[in-house]
Amino acid sequence: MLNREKQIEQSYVLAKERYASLGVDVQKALNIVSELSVSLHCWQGDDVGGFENAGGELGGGLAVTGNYPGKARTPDELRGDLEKALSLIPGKHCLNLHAFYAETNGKRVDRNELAPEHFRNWIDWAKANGLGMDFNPTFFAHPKASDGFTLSHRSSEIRQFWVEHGIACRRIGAAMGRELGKPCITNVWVPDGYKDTPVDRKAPRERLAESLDAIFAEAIDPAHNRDAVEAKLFGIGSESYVAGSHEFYLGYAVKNRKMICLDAGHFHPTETIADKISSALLWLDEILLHVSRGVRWDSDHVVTYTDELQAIAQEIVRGGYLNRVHVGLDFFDASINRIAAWVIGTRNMIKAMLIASLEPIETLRCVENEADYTRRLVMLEELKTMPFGAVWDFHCLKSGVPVGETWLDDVRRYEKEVLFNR
Ligand code: RNT
Ligand code: ZN
Repeated sequence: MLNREKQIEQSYVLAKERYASLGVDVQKALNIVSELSVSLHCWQGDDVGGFENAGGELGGGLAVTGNYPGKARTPDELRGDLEKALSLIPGKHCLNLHAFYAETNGKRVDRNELAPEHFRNWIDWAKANGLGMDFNPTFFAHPKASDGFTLSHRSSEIRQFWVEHGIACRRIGAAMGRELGKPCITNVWVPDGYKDTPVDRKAPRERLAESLDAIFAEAIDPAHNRDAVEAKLFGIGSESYVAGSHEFYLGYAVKNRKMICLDAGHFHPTETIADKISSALLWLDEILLHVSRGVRWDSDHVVTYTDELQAIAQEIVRGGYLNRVHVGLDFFDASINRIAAWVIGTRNMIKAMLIASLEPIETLRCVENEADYTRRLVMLEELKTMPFGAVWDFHCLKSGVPVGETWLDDVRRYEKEVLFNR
């Protein structure tokens, strides 16, 4: 082991010299990535199940496939699994919780009646683990969402129910932010849309805007809660029309000073959210990302080290947006070990941020401004084989988490001792 550590350090020293020859300060990159806080979505651990035990369908066009054993069945199991995942990921992060993970002591509490007390255990746990929290109202997996409409429903009663849920969730978010000393981002995503071509595209959008206004009417200290709205192009069951489209929400966010949440799976397959960051941030103070991986559709595959992931990280770093872009993850795969899914996706996100921080960006910018596109391409291509792996390994070592694929041994042990006994 000691020998291995020595090797990692030696490789790091060589890599550092190589980067220094390009004018890149590796220590600075390591500092950037040490400060990065990724919002880990709780719902990878239980296939977007939640703990209401209502026995209802997931709905909302969300689909989780796979039957890998060991899914978390209780809040304690989910927290235990998250702790295991977090122990294998470098850095200090956030927990992103959905409202239907409330703990109501066996009492049936409907979504519009949820209050901070139903998240007591989550908040205490986050505090004990040094985590911030983000939050999401849950506008799916509920009888009042079963026809695919919530905040834009044509029934004012159903709309009102969901508006109340949204209001309750912002208060819960504020409680989380207040107690944890870090603003909670409460992100609104609704599934509302039509399977087939509607004749009226306008009315649901008008109703959605009105409902959102009602949800956001209460002023809440941004030191405690900040709001985000998440757009989508289409979903299963809403293939032809989604009320909360990108144009809808970008306009709403700009007008009402909300964050827009860009989910990597929510656009046309050739469109990437990387290109949207610098545009959105011209008009908005902050944005939220749901880093995901769509395979042919919004399939929410585990985040891997793709070109798109690299482009997202590059945009954040190159644009100097580290304080204005909040990075959350959104994927759910039940066909592999769920803890491994978290670890793979989160480590990839952090790794992408590290590698993006290792670019000689000033030089690249100069080359581009001299219109030397040949050199720009040469440099970008050569950067692809720089020894960033050595820097990443060193970062893991110094952060006290396993280097390379050795973290899987840990997950396998946990699987044998805990997951397979469920
Ligand atoms: C759905 C959205 C949304 C959900 C989570 C569970 O398409 O991406 O963010 O995945 O709220
Ligand atoms: Zn999302």
